[in-house]
Amino acid sequence: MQSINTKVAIVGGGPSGLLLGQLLAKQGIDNIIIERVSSDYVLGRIRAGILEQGSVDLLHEAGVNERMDKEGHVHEGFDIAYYGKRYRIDINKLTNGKTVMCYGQTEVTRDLMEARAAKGLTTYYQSSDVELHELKTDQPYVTFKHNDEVYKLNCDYIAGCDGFHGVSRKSIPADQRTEFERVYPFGWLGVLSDTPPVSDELIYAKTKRGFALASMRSATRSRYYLQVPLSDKVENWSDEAFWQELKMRLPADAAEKLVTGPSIEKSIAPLRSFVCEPMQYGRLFLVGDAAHIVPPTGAKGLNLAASDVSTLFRLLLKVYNEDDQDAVSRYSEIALRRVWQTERFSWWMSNMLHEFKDDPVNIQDAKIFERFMKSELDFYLNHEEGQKVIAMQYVGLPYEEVL
Ligand code: RFL
Ligand code: PHB
Repeated sequence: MQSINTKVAIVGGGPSGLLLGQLLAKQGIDNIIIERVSSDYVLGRIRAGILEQGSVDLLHEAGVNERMDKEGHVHEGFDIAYYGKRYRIDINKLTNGKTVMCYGQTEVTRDLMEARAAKGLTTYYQSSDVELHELKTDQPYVTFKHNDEVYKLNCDYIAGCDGFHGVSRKSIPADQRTEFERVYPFGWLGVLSDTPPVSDELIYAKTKRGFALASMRSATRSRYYLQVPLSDKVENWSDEAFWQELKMRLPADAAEKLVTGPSIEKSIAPLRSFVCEPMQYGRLFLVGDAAHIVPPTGAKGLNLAASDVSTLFRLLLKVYNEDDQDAVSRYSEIALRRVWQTERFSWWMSNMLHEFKDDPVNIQDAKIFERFMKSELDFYLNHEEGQKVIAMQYVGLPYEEVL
């Protein structure tokens, strides 16, 4: 067994792990990342597309903003269409000048990987048998296998950034954590294509046929989603069937402009609301999808991961730069406040914009639920105060100061 040392062991090299590693390294705090798959595999996952200002600011602080500033697109609003009506949420006006940035998770991840490589920081890709040990002591460690060699990584702290299916959350004894979960009775079928987007801004569309979202990655690359039953399989959706269904769900003038082409990625993602409390156990801290999942309707998954990173990073700075050893004990409490607010927003947006008629849980009250959600949309979209409530959450609630 090879023994190695670092200050912060980071399990998982997705956006959470990479961003935390970059911020710590910039402050001279040594860290090592252990990742289950290859860097190409991580980059092959097509996920989030919208960054809140807080996430953009944090990427600046990490020094990985150059390409984002050049190639990202600032969005000042988005559309919500339902049953033929269409509203523009002018987020810039409604939030006194705030905006969001359209820049894909793949690009954020690529920028972070390149910055890490340029700094010569260590990442063990394609590691297996990752296990966390002695979490309740001040000498925790991680063991893993890499290139047929077994490693023991000694550290001060462990950041569990290994997503929903990782080992970190499961390393907290079951009787020491509470998990809250809602699995939605549908998924999102996503298609990426090298075609110009139907609109300069995002369109969230509720129709009797189900929800649709028109998003983008650039002026020549579109990202579209359709609500589909959980039983649907990607193989059953030809490109042609996808475009045909999308056309029926988009507002008429947008549908007219739809340019179709071959898909370059097509996948179905289940929708889930999930929170694990607390987000820490001894010297282990859960960050991002390892601790919580939101349905993508509010574009919050990646942004919530970024706010966790910010909180943990600032508390670790107190430990290492101000010798405030107790600081990290506040992590879970601080992070969970923003997590629950964001969970609530994502759940609310998902309820309003999807069709629930196939929900076996809801089947009895599906008709009245449908009316409630339509009234909810009528109320919020037809009052400026209501639009403000949507806009202020879409751009992202402020980060709590870490005192
Ligand atoms: P990630 O991105 O899942 O990264 C976790 C990393 O940990 C690795 N890992 C392990 N490493 C070592 N040992 C183990 N035992 C490990 N087990 C796992 C994994 O290989 C992976 O590289 O979590 P992170 O960094 O917290 O980032 C969170 C975001 O990725 C996530 O919140 C968003 O992408 C959520 N999400 C979406 N968010 C949006 O805002 N808009 C979207 O359109 C959107 N689409 C999605 C999504 C999440 C999806 N998932 C999780 C299935 C679509 C999908 C399919
Ligand atoms: C995306 O572009 O992938 C995207 C954008 C907004 C969302 C969800 C996904 O709410």
